[in-house]
Amino acid sequence: MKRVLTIQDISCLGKCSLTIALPVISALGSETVILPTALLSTHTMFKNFTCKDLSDQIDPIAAHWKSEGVAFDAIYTGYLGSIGQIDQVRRLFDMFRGKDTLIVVDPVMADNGKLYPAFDMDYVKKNAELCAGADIIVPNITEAALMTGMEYREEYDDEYIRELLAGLDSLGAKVSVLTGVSLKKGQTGVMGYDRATGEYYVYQNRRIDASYHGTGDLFSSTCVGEMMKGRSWRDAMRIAADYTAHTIEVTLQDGDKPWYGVDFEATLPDLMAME
Ligand code: PXL
Repeated sequence: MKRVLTIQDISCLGKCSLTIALPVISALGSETVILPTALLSTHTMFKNFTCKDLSDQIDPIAAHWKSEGVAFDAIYTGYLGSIGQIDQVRRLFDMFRGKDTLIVVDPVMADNGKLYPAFDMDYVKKNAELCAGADIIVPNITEAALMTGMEYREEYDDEYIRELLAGLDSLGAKVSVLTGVSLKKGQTGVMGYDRATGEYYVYQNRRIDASYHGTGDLFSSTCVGEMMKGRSWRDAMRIAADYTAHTIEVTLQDGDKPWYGVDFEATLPDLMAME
């Protein structure tokens, strides 16, 4: 069985980060090892959330695993709490990067043209450095614009996306994938660039007019789980985009839907059947 380490916060209530990564990657058939970076009462879109930083636990936990001879087939990082934590995670990559370890970085820090409340431009710079150590990065357009110093645009064409991808590629990861890319009206999806082959990959599906928290985490977790099943990054992105869109649609039909996250619990069985 493949073993995936995922490093991100636990938002106790909120359906994001570890409360998505753990069930989704496990359901896709990989052992999922978690390294919580902070414990929050809710995600940061709620008011008055509590937050206990767990930075002091990261190094001892990693050292213990090392002493146990643990190895990982993939390391996947999401929302991290501070610049110091990014340095810790970079050291952890060096400790556990094996010949075939896939490192996936989702530089979670911003959306819709804005940084999340906890972050500033120093954090953006540090996240760009973290991306350099990854095999695959999956930022959204806002995060990509911030990390590359390019202008954030809501209206754009294929050329703007290619320029963003070129900027991301220069950060150093092997594959750069931009999420939330709408190349035609009514559609959205991903566009990626693979440095080794020089090829672009575009996948678009229907755009649903609803924005939900945690959908980026759902997309990234699904990608990681699908790649661990042996799928190419392109197939994994396609399935993850379809699964995320399907989950948003199902959530919209739920009369009791929570505002803070999507009903991925209802759609996990459908993910199992996706090809
Ligand atoms: O879904 C991304 C995310 C993860 N974790 C926390 C967040 C957010 C987005 O706001 O606040 C704590």
